[in-house]
Amino acid sequence: QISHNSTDSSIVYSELPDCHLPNVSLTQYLFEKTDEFGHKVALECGITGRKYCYNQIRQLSVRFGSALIRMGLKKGDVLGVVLPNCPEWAFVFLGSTYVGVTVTPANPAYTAVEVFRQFKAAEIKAVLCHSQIASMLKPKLNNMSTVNIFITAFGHIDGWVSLEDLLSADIYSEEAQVDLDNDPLILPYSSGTTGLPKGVILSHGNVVNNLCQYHVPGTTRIQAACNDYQEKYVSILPYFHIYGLVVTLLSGLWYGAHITILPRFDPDLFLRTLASVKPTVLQLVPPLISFLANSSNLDRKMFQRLHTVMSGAAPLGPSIANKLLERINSSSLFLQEGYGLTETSPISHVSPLKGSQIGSCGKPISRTAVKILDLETGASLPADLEGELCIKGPQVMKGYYKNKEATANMIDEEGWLHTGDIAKYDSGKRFYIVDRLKELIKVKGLQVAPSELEDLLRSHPQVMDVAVIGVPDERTGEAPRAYVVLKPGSNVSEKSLSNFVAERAAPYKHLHGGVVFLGTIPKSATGKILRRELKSAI
Ligand code: 4UV
Repeated sequence: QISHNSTDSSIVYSELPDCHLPNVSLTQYLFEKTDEFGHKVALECGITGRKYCYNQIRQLSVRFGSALIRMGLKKGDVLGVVLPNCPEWAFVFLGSTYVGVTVTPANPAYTAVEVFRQFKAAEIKAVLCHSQIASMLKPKLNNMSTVNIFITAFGHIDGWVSLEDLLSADIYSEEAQVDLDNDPLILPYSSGTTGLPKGVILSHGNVVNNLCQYHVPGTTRIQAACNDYQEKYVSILPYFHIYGLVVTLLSGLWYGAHITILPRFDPDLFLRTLASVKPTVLQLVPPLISFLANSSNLDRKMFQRLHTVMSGAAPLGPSIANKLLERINSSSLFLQEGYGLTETSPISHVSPLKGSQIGSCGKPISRTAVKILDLETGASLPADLEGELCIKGPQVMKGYYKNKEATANMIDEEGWLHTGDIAKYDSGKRFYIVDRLKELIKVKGLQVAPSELEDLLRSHPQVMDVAVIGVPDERTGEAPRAYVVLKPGSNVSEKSLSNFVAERAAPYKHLHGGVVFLGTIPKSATGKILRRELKSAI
């Protein structure tokens, strides 16, 4: 176990006190709190105004979980969820975890093929999706004989059970006895340092521990609800991604926040919601910070209660950070950066409350140890030198689902997770992410795996070889660009290759960084694409 009392000069330990690790399931950890907050509003739909109070959370979650068991699911089975953010997301997720069913969440913007790929790999036994995508998914799911429970939300469809019916049926199952260290709570997909997306096994213990680490006093300015105070969140980050799920939804529920939920980013709706809610806390990604910093429709009243804007999931450029601070111009606002990965449940670093530095992703949170390894020698480096960031702590994933090789490539024998990010720390032990060693592309804070787009483009009849990298993009942070070698005699256009991808991949994966034709793709002697060569030529 990592302790802030540990000493080893080549390792940076958290400066925060060691949190208590409670050895309880996620639902035990959260329901104890949600019961306490009683009649306070917990979750509100930012479009319809549909609201749920804290004292409904346990009941509705237990109903949902119990319904899964009654329909034949067992502890250890996997439920595939494709649902835009909505209050009911919480009941689906907490209800499943209550009965030991693992959720694998997919992006509702995915094509049917993309959803099917994830659900097949995760070996789901049941699916829950929005009624509008049910008919698109059904033909694909019919190819998976293991799936025999189909649940749809927000609309009735023949042959599907409705989520609304499940939440109103008063049935009860006992909580599952879970092995906190080993039983998977959630199976999000991440490409890690290389290759195609893989299922990240996060146990109950991983997520509960990460929440406890994040909730150590002195880590954030967020306060637990009491008689005369309640944090107000406008929740815009998607719950299928670990940042929105853990940092906004689960942590927000633990703090008793009033969480107003938006299902998608729509500029007018977002600004209108900020004006009506006047949030105290916002968790955002850099493109949303940039949107706010550049928006001409900001009203100072929107921000009059705002004490924290959290930024994470991609690098926050100092110029955008300063621009936002200038626009909001409030001495009580703290722009706090967070850093982590799906593979670390996700939080490993946040800016310290005192002595934070714009451009730094912060310091290790409680019980987290970090080191920077020289890219060539693997030696642990002192302050100011750049190398690969490695993390150790109770939030580090169990491993990738049925992929021992990828797990061993990421977590070494001593339990250090090699992030694939290049970083350094300063004399104040603040960390800076300076580059990415891994091939991952981040578009609006979401992962795009180059291998996935390369596989797709390679399936085009006129493409001989291809490499995809991320190029800087003002609006989205990065955008995928394809370098393509055509087969001799081919005359396909850039536009037509872009369309080929656009017809087969979710919108954020489209080739907004362009298509460039090359004679050959630069490769190493072992056939690995030399992405750095392509990047340095941008
Ligand atoms: O796996 P993933 O998609 O995970 C995330 C996690 C975001 C978090 C985590 C903890 C927080 O407190 C928070 O505010 C946000 O996005 O992608 C992991 C990769 O995203 C990049 C980095 O390359 C990771 O390996 N990344 C995440 N946070 C930052 C970042 C950051 N602050 N600065 C630069 N890159």
